[in-house]
Amino acid sequence: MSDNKHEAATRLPPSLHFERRDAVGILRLFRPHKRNALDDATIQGIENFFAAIPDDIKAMVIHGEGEHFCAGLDLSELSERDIAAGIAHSRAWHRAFERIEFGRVPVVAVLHGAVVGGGLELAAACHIRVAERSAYYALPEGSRGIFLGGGGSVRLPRLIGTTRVIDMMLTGRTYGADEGVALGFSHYVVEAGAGLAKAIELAERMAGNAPMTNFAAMHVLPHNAEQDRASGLLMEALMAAIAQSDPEAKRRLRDFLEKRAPKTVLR
Ligand code: 1HE
Repeated sequence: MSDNKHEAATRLPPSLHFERRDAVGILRLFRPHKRNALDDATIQGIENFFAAIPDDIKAMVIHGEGEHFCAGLDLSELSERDIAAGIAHSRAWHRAFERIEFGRVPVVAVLHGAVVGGGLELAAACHIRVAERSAYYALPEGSRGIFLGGGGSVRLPRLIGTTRVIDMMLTGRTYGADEGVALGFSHYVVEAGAGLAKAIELAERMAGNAPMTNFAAMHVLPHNAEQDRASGLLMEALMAAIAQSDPEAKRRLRDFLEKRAPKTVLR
């Protein structure tokens, strides 16, 4: 990556903080006085950041400062928008979250407190979600007279099923962390305060994978879930052949055969 792009990635609005732990980057929502509500500057900052992640970062963690992961859309910016501006706003969220979901590196979200509205849409765009026991999920859009706009109507039904999302929207139903992991909102539940460490551990593991494997998991699996069986199988065969011909894969296979690699055991 050029120095200019790297500059753009690190020049963030005050509502976002970036720090490194070796090959793992941590992007922190940093507006705790507004419960990390997502204003336009933050969404633009997320898009810019994920468009130009520094080359030495191999996996990312997204974390929220304060008592809550994210209170969703900054409602104070909503009132004056007309239809055209509303569409442009939603499309800006789509761009930012697509950068996360279909970017270069896998992303782990650490969820605690409110994970609501656009905060839940942001979490859904990440590849892995670790919830602390305080996390709860809601779609207040229903009671605010608005609709999802950050890709949630597409991503959330794929996580928990369309009828559950309809229930959340229409009745204001909330789910806690334990229900959330059973339904598919999160992959892991940990005790209060343990989410960031767990997310970094997972991110370090992913950062150690062959980049081609991470690419295949992040880009081919969601694609195959949405296309017909024959196209999916063909895509799988192509991706498998590409991945295994990578010198990194060859080295790892040799390591296993020559007994230098760890075995696959229950952990
Ligand atoms: C906000 C926002 C916000 C807090 N936009 N300012 N999201 C919602 O409908 C959720 C709205 N927020 C809440 O229900 C509560 O704030 C929380 C349950 C998340 C946290 O409660 P609490 O008691 O810790 O904080 P608070 O006192 O309600 O809020 C602290 C401040 O943050 C306060 O501002 P202040 O200037 O009076 O101190 C709040 O106004 C402010 N704040 N949440 C703006 N969301 C792409 S479409 C996506 C559509 C949606 O996301 S709709 C869901 C919006």
